[in-house]
Amino acid sequence: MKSLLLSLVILAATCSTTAQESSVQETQFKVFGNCNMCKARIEKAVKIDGVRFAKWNKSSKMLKVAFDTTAVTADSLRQRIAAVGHDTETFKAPDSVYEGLPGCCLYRDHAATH
Ligand SMILES: [Cu+2]
Repeated sequence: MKSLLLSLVILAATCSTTAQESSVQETQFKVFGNCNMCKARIEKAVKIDGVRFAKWNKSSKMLKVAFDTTAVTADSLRQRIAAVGHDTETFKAPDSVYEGLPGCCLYRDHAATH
């Protein structure tokens, strides 16, 4: 009886681990930015519960993320990034936040206006 209970516990633990693994999604999307300060800001914005991995590539502007789809959506991550001043292809950062970024981080039409 005790061993039956134990195997049920093990079975339950195995099942929940499997479910957790299959809910992790890996994706990448474009985030506009320039420098290592941008990188730190972008990665910090998405380091929340449910996000397993986040790395932004300065030259390709691609953010690679792995997250638990039961807790997080790709859109919610894009919204968080926009909220700290970085445009994505779906969400634009508010001008007031963008204008408060350090000069080296201003990625919108920077070359054209300066
Ligand atoms: Cu920057």
